[in-house]
Formats: sequence, C-alpha cells, structure tokens
Amino acid sequence: MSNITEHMACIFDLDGVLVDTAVYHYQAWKQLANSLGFDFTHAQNEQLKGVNRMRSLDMILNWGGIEKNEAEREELASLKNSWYVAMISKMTTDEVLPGSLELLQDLKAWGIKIALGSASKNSSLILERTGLTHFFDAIVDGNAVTTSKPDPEVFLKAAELLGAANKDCIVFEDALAGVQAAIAAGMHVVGIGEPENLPGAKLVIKDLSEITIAELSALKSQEIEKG
Ligand code: B16
Ligand code: MG
Repeated sequence: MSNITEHMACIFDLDGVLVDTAVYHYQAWKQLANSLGFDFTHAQNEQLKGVNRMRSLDMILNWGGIEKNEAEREELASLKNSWYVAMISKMTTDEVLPGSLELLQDLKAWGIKIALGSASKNSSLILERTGLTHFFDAIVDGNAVTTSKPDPEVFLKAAELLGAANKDCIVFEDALAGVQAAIAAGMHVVGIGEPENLPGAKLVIKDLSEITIAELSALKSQEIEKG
C-alpha cells in the first residue's frame, strides 16, 4: 500500500464532512428570515450546503420574495453571521462527526498530507473549537478564494499549498456543488451522504467511519471521475 499512499493527499470539506454546523446555519438563517417576515425550512437549508454566505442570503431573499440593495444585503449577512458565530463559539470536541478523528489520525500516521477546502469564512474558529486545527498542513477557506464551489478554485489552491498533483488528491464532500468542484479540479471524490444527492461521486459513504486508508489507496488507483 505504501507506494500508492506515497503521493496521496486528502482535502476535506468542513461543514457536513468533519463537523455538523448545518444546524447552526439553519437556526441563524431562520432567525433572519423570521425577522424579515417569512419562514425558512429544513429543506431550503439543505439547498445551501456548500454555498457561500452571500449566495445563500440571495437565495433566501428570493424565497421570501424580498429585494434588498447591496448595503442592506451586507448588513443582513453580517447580522446572520454574528448569530452564527455566537453559536459556533460554544462548539465542543464532541461535535466532530463519526470517524473524522480516527481517519485524520490514520492519515497523519501514514504521513499523508491533509488540507481543508471549505466555503466557510469561519473555518478557523470551528477547527479551533472542535480541536482539529493541528491536523491540517494547509487551510483554504472562504477567506482565501474569490469563486464559490462548483468552481474548483478552493481545491486547486489546497493542492498547490500541499505541493500535490491534482490527480493524487482525494476530496471529501457532502455538497453536490463540492463534488462538482472536485471533479472539475481533476481529483478523486468521496461523497458524504446519500448517493442520489451526489451524482458524479464514484464512492458515497454515510460518514468517515466507513472508509479506510486501504480503500482510499484503491480509489486513488482508479481513473479520475469525469464531469
Ligand atoms: P460562512 P463547507 C459552507 O461550508 C457551508 O456548507 C454553507 O452552508 C455555508 O453557507 C458556507 O460554508 C459559508 O459559511 O457563513 O461560515 O462563511 O461545507 O464548504 O465547509
Ligand atoms: Mg459541506
């Protein structure tokens, strides 16, 4: 196995892969929608997975049939973020999703490089609160990119920082936009969630407890997914 893992690099999405912050995004967006006089559902929250903050706000305003100018939108986004940050500031190490810690520890033990590839601008706070920061050789998040998934920028930057070839990278993603971004980057993808929600990913698992380094080696030796 060692010759296959030799050049392997792993890039993890954050929300929905390593930790579950969707519940906090939901509560904060719902509070914002309610303050504007309309409701926000769990099904709508699902559609915001992997979507950056301003695009999420635009989708919510659209669902509520509300138009706002640029300055008002900035103000609403920062209001939602202040509520969200208050919630994630109380996160603990117990909120790491099943299998995440074990896989990160195994990857480290094998000397495999690890990066974060997240749309969130709050990734450092979340990693710090959940005790995961030290695992990462590179962090690329919403503060470091100009385009949102499904654009591959976030993953291409992560590979570059790790000094890894795109074809040697395995991306772990729970959002369709993220799976598409990884495929566009010419990388392998492991989808987290339900196969019907993540078309394009050759392998979809429920959570990171369902994958081993040996299986990742096997995946890496396969042909790259095509978009
Ligand atoms: P923030 P990921 C994404 O993180 C979330 O899935 C998405 O729901 C959120 O809107 C986005 O981050 C931006 O988050 O407001 O904290 O910058 O899944 O790409 O790790
Ligand atoms: Mg995600």
